[in-house]
Amino acid sequence: MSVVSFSVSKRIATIRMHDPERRNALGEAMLRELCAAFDAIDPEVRAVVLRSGPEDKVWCAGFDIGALGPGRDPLAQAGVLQGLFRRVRACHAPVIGMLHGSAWGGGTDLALRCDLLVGDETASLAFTPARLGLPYDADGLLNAMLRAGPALAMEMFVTAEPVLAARAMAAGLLNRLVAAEALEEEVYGMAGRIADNAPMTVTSAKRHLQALAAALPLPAALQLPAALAQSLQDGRRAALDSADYAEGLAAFREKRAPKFSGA
Ligand code: YXS
Repeated sequence: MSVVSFSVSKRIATIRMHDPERRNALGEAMLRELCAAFDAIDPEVRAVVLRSGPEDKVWCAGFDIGALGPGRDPLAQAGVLQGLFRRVRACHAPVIGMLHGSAWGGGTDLALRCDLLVGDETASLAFTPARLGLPYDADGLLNAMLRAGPALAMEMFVTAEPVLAARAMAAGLLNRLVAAEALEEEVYGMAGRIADNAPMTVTSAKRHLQALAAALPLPAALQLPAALAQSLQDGRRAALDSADYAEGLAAFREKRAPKFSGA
């Protein structure tokens, strides 16, 4: 059963996640089909809308927890999750995340990889690795910090609490916040205006702004000296090998609150 639909109309591509049973979790099929949809975008397309279904309460529940396991790193650079994030970034056309419902973990990371994010009052964004005992990766942490700012990114990762729509808008995580019944018109109106603009200029602006954001004059401390980078990586490895990670996964499977020991 296909979990992603892909269509193009008036030079606007729509990529729709459709696995309500699994809350659009990024399992193998979802990731494979999302990557294939981005690979199918031809040069004629001027804007892309990444969305869920109007009846979905959850935009994307994040990486498939069932595929996680002690010692395995779902965020490894060569991983398929990173492959999806790279496709969103590499797309020549701006990608608009149409956020109806909640995003969790890798689903929030996916939303924050979109060039633009338009949500309604049901939208929320949460980074939940701390609920699973899983250490997030530097690339995802940096992207979240660039989008949310250091203070809100810190809060999201250490509390694992959702940022609700109004606060997401005030923090600049959303470009626009509209009523649920107006979301479709707002998103496709924006996509249409982008599609009517000069495509080479639009692509040049996307590429340039991405490069500038990635090269932001980060505080010296963030130009990580080798020893610091190594110690951070050692910390990730220790967490990936920890009993707490196994406990976080077991708690989710058993639908109970996790009890972390710190080991
Ligand atoms: O129990 P059944 O078989 O009906 O399946 C349930 C859930 O297990 C399943 N499901 C998931 N399966 C795999 N991976 C997921 N991420 C996932 N999320 C949900 O979908 C069925 C319905 O879920 P249920 O009953 O909980 O629905 P709900 O409407 O009450 O609650 C929806 C959520 C999204 C609030 C809840 O399902 C939830 O908290 N899901 C986990 C969200 C999360 O922590 N995602 C992070 C995944 S790990 C990840 O993305 C990164 C690697 S990291 O951890 O680093 O961020």
